[in-house]
Amino acid sequence: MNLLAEQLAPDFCKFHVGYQRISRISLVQWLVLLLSIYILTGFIGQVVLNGDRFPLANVTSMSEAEIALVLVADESKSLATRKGTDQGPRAMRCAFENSEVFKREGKTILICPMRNNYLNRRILDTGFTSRNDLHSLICELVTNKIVPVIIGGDHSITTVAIDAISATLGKIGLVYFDAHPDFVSSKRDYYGSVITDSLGRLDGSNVTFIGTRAAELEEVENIQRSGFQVVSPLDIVENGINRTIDKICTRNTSRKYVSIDLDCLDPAYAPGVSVPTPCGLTSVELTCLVKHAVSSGIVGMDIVELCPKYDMNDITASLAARLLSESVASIRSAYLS
Ligand SMILES: [Mn+2]
Repeated sequence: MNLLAEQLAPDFCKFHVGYQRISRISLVQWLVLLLSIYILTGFIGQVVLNGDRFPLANVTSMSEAEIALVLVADESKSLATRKGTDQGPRAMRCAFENSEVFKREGKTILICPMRNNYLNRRILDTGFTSRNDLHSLICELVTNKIVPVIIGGDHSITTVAIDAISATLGKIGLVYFDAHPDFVSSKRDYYGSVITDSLGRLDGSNVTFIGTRAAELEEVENIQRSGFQVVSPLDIVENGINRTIDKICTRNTSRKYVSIDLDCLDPAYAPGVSVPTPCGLTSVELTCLVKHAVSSGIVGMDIVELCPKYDMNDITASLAARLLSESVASIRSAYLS
C-alpha cells in the first residue's frame, strides 16, 4: 500500500501544481472565456436551427410557395402551470423527422398520406419567427396568396394570425379545435381570451368550436350570447362523426381559419400539452375532422400547445407531426380558388 501511495504521490503533486497555475488565470480572463463560449454556442445554435427544415418543405422562396410553415417558439401569453410550449415547434420538427419519413440507403422518403398527398405541393418552411414579427410575416404571406400554417407555442398566437389575415380579407370564419373555449372576457390578451380578443374580426355565423368540454361559467355565457356552434366530444359520440363533418362543411365556408389546440385530444392520445383535459377526441377523429375542415378551403391554420416536457415517448409530438402531414396534404387554399 505504501508503495502504491508513493507511486501516486508525484502525479497528485503535478495535478496540484497544475491546478494552482489554472487558478492564477485572472478573473477577467475567466469571464472573457465564458462569454466567448456563451456567444459561440448561441451562434452555433442559431445556425443549426435556421438550417433545419421540415422534410416536406420543397421550395425556398415565397414567390414559389403556396403553403408556408411558420414556427413560433413563444409561450409569453400562457398562464398554464405546465410550462414548456415554447419548445413545441422544435419538438414537432424533430418528431416529424423521426416518424413522418423513412430513411433507406442514405435517402429520406416522405410518408405519403392515403387521402391526398403533398408531393405536388409547394411548401416553404420559413423557420422560427418571434411573436412580435408574426403579424407582419402573416400579412406578407397572405398578400402573396400563401396559406400560413403556424406551429406554436401557446394558443394566443391564433389571435395574432386572425388579426393579420382579417386585415387583408375582412371578417373570417373559424373552426376551433380545443378542450377549452378560450372565451374568457374578464381577462384579455392571453391564451384564454383568444376568441374575445378576435371577436371583431370573426364572421359570427361561421364559427365552430369542436372538442369543447372544459369551460368557465363566463365562457358558457359568452358562447350562448355569441350563437357560435359548439360540438363537444359527447355530441360526436352521440351523433357520429359524419354529422360533425356536415356541421363543419355546411356552415364554414372557404374563408375560414382552422386552429388546433392539441388539448382537444384526449390526454391518452396527447399527454404532452400544457392543459390536459380528460374525455377528449381520439387521434383519428381529430385527423378526420381536420382533413375535412382544411379541404373545404382555408385562409390559414395552426397547431399549438404542444408541451414536450410532459410528453411520453414523443407520442404527442408524433401525432402533431402526423396532423401536419395530413393537413398539408388536404389543404385547399382559399387564395387560389
Ligand atoms: Mn386553447
